[in-house]
Amino acid sequence: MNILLYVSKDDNLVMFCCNYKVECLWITSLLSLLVKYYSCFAIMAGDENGVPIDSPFLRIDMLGANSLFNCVGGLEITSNDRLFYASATAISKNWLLTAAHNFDLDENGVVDEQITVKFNLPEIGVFGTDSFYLYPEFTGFSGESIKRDLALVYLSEPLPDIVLYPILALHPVVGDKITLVGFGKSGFGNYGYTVQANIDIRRIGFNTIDYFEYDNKTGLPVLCYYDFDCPETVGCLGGSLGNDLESIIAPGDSGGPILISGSNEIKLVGVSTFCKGYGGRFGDIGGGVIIEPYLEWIFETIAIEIPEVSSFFLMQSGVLILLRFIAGKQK
Ligand SMILES: [Ca+2]
Repeated sequence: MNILLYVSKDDNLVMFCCNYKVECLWITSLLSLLVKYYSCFAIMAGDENGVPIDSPFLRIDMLGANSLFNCVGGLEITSNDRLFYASATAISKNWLLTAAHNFDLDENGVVDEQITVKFNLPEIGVFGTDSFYLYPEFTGFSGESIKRDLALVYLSEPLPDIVLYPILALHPVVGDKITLVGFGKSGFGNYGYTVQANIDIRRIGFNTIDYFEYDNKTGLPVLCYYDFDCPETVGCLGGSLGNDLESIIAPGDSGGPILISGSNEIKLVGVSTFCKGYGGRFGDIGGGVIIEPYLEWIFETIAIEIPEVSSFFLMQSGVLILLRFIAGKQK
């Protein structure tokens, strides 16, 4: 067992990276901490014995390079000789959108000094990263700052033409069916994580937006929340979408997209950044940052010429930047 547990200064937020087995969750006083927020993520399956049948394997996106979600890739992050996994969405040939905490493992609101990040698109390729831009008001995974947990990453080489990019503008509402995509841990909703994160394995799940937290500045929804409902609630108001559909993120899904998907296009409405509960079980709450209030920052940043402006932008933002955490991990 090897558990890395990070607790923020105000003790309100807990994030963890791990390579432990699910039973470990029950042997220490960590349980009391796990009911609080933690940054994480993986796409969970439903009840192991539920109907329709479901499993972490059945949640895998088997279409690889031909997937409608081929813009969603896994992040392999090395910081201080430790390896972490997270997720990200390519929004153009040169840019990724993800969670800021993925790059701020020491939680000081700034990108870690010794960090390397690779972006893996299954069956398409592995791409290096050049520079990181944390949302300027992100100061760490805590308090109001979790509403600013966004980062843009500039790739060291353009992505190939086969990649399909999401539409960025949309105003989500309560009741919207959302698609969750990530490379994190997985498992069963009736007992939690059983499968490690893997940046070669993309999983897909669904849920319904239950409520929002709003941005004081713009009045727009800035955080969305959804609950992981058990299959017995299918057909009930606010209940499960179905045992083989309903899901929640898990460690390693941090930075992955919250989408509204159609038959031939996907609309990006948010970025998965947090969940709270008991380790991927029914009843847990997941959520993320809604991008609508940040579209201006996104478009301004990706319009920056690289590398000339990158250093200027970093200085102007006070520096910041960066990252925060991740999820699956190991090594
Ligand atoms: Ca739900």
